[in-house]
Order: sequence, then C-alpha cells, then structure tokens
Amino acid sequence: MPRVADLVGRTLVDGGIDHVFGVVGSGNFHVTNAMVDAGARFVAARHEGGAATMADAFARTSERPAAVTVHQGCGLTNAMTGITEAAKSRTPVVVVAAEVTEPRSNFFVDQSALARAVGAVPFRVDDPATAVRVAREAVRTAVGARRTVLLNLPLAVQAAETGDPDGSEDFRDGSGDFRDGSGDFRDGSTVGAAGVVPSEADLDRLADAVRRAERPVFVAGRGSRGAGSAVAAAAELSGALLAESAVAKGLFAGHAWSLGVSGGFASPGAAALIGGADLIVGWGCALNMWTMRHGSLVAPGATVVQVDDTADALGAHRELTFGVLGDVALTAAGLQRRLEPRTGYRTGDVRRRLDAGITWSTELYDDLGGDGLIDPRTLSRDLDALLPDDRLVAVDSGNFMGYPAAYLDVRDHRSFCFTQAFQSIGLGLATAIGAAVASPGRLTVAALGDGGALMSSMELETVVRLGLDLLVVVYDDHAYGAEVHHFGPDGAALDTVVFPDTDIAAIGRGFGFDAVTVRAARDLDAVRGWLDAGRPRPMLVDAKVADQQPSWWLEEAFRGH
Ligand SMILES: Cc1ncc(C[n+]2csc(CCOP(=O)(O)OP(=O)(O)O)c2C)c(N)n1
Repeated sequence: MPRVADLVGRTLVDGGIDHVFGVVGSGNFHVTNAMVDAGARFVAARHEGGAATMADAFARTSERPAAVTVHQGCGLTNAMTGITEAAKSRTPVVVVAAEVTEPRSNFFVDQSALARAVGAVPFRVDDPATAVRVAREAVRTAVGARRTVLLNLPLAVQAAETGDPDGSEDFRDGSGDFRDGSGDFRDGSTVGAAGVVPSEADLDRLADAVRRAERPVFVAGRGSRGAGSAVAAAAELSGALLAESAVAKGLFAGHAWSLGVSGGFASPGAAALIGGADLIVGWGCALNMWTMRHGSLVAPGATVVQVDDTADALGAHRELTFGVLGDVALTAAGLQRRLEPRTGYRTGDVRRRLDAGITWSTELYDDLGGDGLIDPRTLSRDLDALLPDDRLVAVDSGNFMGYPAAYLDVRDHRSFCFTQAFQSIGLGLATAIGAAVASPGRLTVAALGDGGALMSSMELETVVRLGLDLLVVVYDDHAYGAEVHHFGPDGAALDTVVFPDTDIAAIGRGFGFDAVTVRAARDLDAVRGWLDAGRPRPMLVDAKVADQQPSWWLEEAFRGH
C-alpha cells in the first residue's frame, strides 16, 4: 500500500504542479521524490528563502502553480520571507512542509500560525484517509482563489499507509473543511471559472464616466495580467491612454498609446500625461502610493474608478469616485458594448508628444560617471541597447531598483518579474532563477544591489548548476545605498550601512560565472563579447556605480515609510 507522502506528492502533480523548488531534509524527502516520480521537475535551492521566491517567480512568469518543499520547522522559517512575498502577491504557490506536532521536538513551531501571520492559507493532512482530498483542496485553493497555501504534512501521517489511493471515499462536501484552524480565511475571494460578473448599473456608471471624460487614462495592474487585450480594446473605444503598474510592466509593450509604467518609475513625459488625466480607471490595480506617486499623479478633481474582482480591494488604497466589482476582462467587454468610439486623450498633440519620445532612453541627463565609477543610468541604458530584446528582467529592492525597472524594456508582462510586495531586499536573484527556469532559451537579467546580491549569493551556485541563461548585474555602491541616501543628508553616522568594497566579480567566478568589473561604459565590451560567444555560461557584471545622489524615485519612496 502507498504511503501518505507518496499519495500527496502524486496528487499535487496530478493537480497541475510540474515544478517544485526546495531544500530537502528527512521530513520532505519522500514527498519530494513522489513529486519527481509523478513527473515534476525538482529544483534544489541552496536556501529555503530562495526556493520560495523561485517558486513564486516561476508561477508568475509561467502562469502555472508551483510548489515549494521544505523540512519541518527550520526549513519553513527559512522560507518565510519568500512565502510572505508570494502571499501578498496572491501567487498560486503550494508550500509542502513536513511538520512535527510534538511541542518538545527541536523542530516544533506552530506552522499554521506562521502561515496565517503572513496571509498564507494553512492546510494539514492529519488523516491518511483524507490525504488526497486535502492535497487536492490545497492546489484548488492556490489556483482558484489565487492564494499561497501551506500544506502541513505531519511526519507520522506521512509514513502511514493508506487504503484510499484515489481519495474516492465520500468526505462531507469537500468545501474547505480541511483548512487548518479557525476557518477565518473564508474571505469571499474565491473566483469562479467565469470570473466575477459586474453589475449592469456599475457598467453604465463606468460608461458614463468615460463619455464625460476628455482625458481618460487606464492604468492596468496585476489583476489585468491575462486581460491586457480586453483593457486595450476598451481603451481604444474610450480614447484612453494606457499605463501599467510596476508589477504589470510590459502588459502594453509596443502599443501605440502606451505610456509604460505609472508611478515612481514613470518617465517625466508619461507622468505629465497621467497627471493631466481627468479620468483614471485602475483595472485590477490598487492605484496605491507607488503607482500614483502618493496621489501626485491624480489631478485635483479627476474622477477615479477602480475595477477589481475582490470587494475588499476597492478603495483600499485610494479614495474612489466609485468602484466596479467585477472581473477585469468581463468589465472591459461590458464597457466596450456601451461605447461609441471617442477621441478622448488620443489627440494629435498627444500623438506628437509620444512620437517625440517619452521613454527613459530619450531622457537627457548629466552623466555622473568618472573616477572608476559608472553612472547607473548609463549602465542601464547601454545594457538595454546591448542585450537581446527577448529578455526577462528581475529586479531586487534598493536605491538602484528604478534604473533597471525604467531602462530595461521587456516585450510583455510575463517578461518582468517584480517581487516587491514585501519590499524585501535579497529576493532578486531567486526571482530571476524562477523566471529563467520557466523560460528556457531566453536571457534572464537579474538586477541587484550589492546588498541584495550578497544576501542571496548562495544561489549563484544554483544558477551555474542549472546552466541557466542568466546575466547578473550588480549595481555596486558597496553600501546599503537606500539608507545612505535616506540618512546621509541629515549628517547621520553611516558606519552601519557602508561596507568595504567587495570584488563581487571574483565571487561570481568562484561559482563558475563569466564575470567582469565595470567602471566605465567601455567595460561593457566584455558583455558584448559574451553575447557574441553565445552566452556559454552565466555572466556576472559587478558595476561600480556612481553614488553621489539618490535615484530620482527614492525620495518619493521615503514618503511611504
Ligand atoms: C530583508 C530586508 N532587510 C532590510 C531592508 C531595508 N533596506 C531597504 S533597501 C536596503 C539597502 C539595499 O542595498 P543594496 O542591495 O546594495 O541596494 P542599494 O540601496 O545600495 O541600491 C536595505 C537594507 C529590506 N528592505 N529588506
């Protein structure tokens, strides 16, 4: 008879999980092997924090659920930052965790409480007879309700044999009774296959607002991923300009009326046009302080509408004129049915402004490079020109993050992975690994600060071991630059946030990367050579960046603290 661990592993794979990232210990050894036996690919990370973020990024870029597998207790706590990021981003990830239930065990910790504390949904397999059902329900919740779930597997139950390999016996109604704890996750966020249908009254109201508007801008967020063409079609009839939140960067790539990213990373030209809007509609977009620059991109008196399929999300970050509860694609289609074509904001004048160039690459700046340091804008602009267009970009957190986010273009929203819901540094490299695993044959760029790079450097081994097509770019100011620029102007002592210069290129070489130290634009010739040679192995650029001034978006960001 099969063991529970085998059945659970097979059930997860049958449920649609084909990639599992993790660190294997005694408690998750069998369930991980069962997933591999059932056809899933296992990717060993060097730290559980990396594994969780790899799964998160894999799920975001492939638009398929992914799993993480961890040892009981300390394996799970190591993964918690990445799990928190995934949970806040509503990424469909199943964390498969071995569990001890005996409080005197060294490994004991209240794992379900950990999950609840960060917004993940805990499940527990506590009876062999229902193991398959619980595992199915965990995947169903992850995918159907867009939640990060924790599937606890107590060691004793895992080892038990079960007579119900199909999970076919009747078990009440199977509607969530397996969740561990008080059931307080019944938040109404489960979405049916067809999506939440907007009311006719809300659609009429939205159409009226569009008819009254002269300068509408549609800002698409995470909830528009997968519905970009529906939003673009509704914008066309509405005469609306298009913009994306940072997590949806690339959604309207190449669209003639797209402004690119709205918010802190918006180019000055894009920000001016968004700030001139008399109607802003957020489509699956929170219109939060980042996307709206603390409200400064919302003109006084502008009508503000938010479309979201989760009632709690409406108005959570910004005062709305009104909200529309509905699936983004269904709402966009409903709006289209009500409208005659309008010019709106798509005027000749705006056309000329867009044609003249409003992207970052057309912005002029005083180059601050010299004395062995490269201006981070020059580094980013030149890399954008040098690297193949068909790239994926993953960005860590820190002062530097605006440069790659602004300058490195991507062809679609699946090509930009921004794990910033928790604002943690150190997730960027694992993000890039997860995205690269999901996208074989394409170059993935991991843009990191030296702080984030050194916090996650153990995963450089994972990159080399997997033979990933990856370029790591470190914006190296040998400091926690965000803190230096935050506190430096006040004259504060900065010893706690400044470090000796580290030869990160040598670290890369030690792991088996090609590597170069970049101090001026001409040093990027080494990257050109690597590209010309066919990217034979992963490459690391340790760019010693000019650090006289904070990035343009950072002062903006400080206001959110
Ligand atoms: C896990 C975590 N620890 C600390 C912080 C606070 N923090 C925000 S930015 C930053 C500095 C990041 O330094 P680096 O990666 O070198 O990027 P830089 O700011 O220098 O561009 C720190 C420590 C954080 N956001 N996340």
